[in-house]
Amino acid sequence: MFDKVLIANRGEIALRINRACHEMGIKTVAVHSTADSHAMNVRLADETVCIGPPPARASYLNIPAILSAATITGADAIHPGLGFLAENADFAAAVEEHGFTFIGPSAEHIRLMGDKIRAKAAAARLGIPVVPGSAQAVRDLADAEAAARAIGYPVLLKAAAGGGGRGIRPAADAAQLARMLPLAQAEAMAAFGDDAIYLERFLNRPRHIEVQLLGDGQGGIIHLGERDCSLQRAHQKLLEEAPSPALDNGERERILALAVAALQELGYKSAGTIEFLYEDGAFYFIEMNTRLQVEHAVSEMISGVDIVKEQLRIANGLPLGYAQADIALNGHAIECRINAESPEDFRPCPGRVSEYHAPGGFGVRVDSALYQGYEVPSYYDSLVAKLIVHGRSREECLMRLRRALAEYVIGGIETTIPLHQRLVEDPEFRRGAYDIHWLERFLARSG
Ligand code: MV4
Repeated sequence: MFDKVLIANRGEIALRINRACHEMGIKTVAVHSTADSHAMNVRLADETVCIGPPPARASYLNIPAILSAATITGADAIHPGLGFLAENADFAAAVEEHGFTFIGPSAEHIRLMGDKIRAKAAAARLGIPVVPGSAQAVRDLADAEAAARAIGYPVLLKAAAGGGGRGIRPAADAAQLARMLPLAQAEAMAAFGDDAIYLERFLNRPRHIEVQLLGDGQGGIIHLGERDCSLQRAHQKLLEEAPSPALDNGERERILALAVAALQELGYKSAGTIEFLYEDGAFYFIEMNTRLQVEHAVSEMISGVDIVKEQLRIANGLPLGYAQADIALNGHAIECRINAESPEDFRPCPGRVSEYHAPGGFGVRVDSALYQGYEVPSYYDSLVAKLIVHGRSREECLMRLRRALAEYVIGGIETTIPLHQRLVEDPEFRRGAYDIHWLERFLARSG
């Protein structure tokens, strides 16, 4: 196994990876910006290297600084965490070229899935249903109009280099398409340096369901069930659960088997997620994420598999420690994302944590780098804690979630805890009756 791993990230996910390394007897290197000198993941790492000033461009995205830190500390491997450089194929390739192991998929698979048009074509070729749409980027307005007529309005314009909600625009008819196409192309060029746009049929009220997968690059692929991630606002997930309350076992087995077969064919290595929209009993592939995700913990809670430990084993050349038959998916798990934000208008609320008490007890997990006296910096994502609860049933899980939220004390800053408390009391949420637009309506009526 690796002797030393450098963790190229910050906050709760850096701490999560630090924990897995230490449980495997691996020493850790925390790299950090000057804003994060006092962070808990930095305190708990075996070695630390300051890699630059607070802006991510100058530190957590600074590839030469990270590779230099790996060289001077003698690290064997680099875990990118999530966000930042986790889906940067050039970074993955550079890590390997410098003689370190990249703890993640191959640079080729990252590149393939980063191009949403190629990813969709690959998914279709691998037997996964995709949203009806243009098979390629549209060349000009005439091409886009022809594609939209074939698909049927309304359509969505999506950037090939986008993903996660960035660079998406709807068009209800040909007039809107004519107005939107140049805007979408200019926006995609400005944001991603690539103006390729493709079209898809606009699904009205889907749910967002994603399958958690692990591959060892040696023929072994397992799934850890699906997650329902439909509760989002402005493309920021608020709460995730596993299994999805929308699926029966037949539908579940069908999509899980398709996802496993596809990644087997691809020869995929490391953790990955296939994202689907689900509407009227049908699944439609939208994207594949080639990284560990924030919400991986709900899949860990129902499967008992430590996804980060498996990533470390796989990157070290070991086969998966599990066959599918070894994994029993048990009970129900829910994750609440706790952000340092106003629960009313979601404005960021950085500052000093004056009081801190995390919930505990049976079936409760808190992944957070917070502590009393910590100063939440203003430079980064506002996620400061994940509260994950597990129960034998969804009902038990909801009761436990209500109990754990009531125990959680985070003083001195505003957080989204009060919003989660309102959510767990809502009858529609408790019934599992929600789609990707439900949270916006809930906020409008309960705010
Ligand atoms: C869609 C869609 C409806 N129809 N594609 C937004 C994030 C990106 N990953 C895909 N997204 C969507 N793609 C078609 N053909 C609606 C969304 C969408 C969405 C998807 C998942 C979760 C929340 C969402 C919120 C708004 C729109």
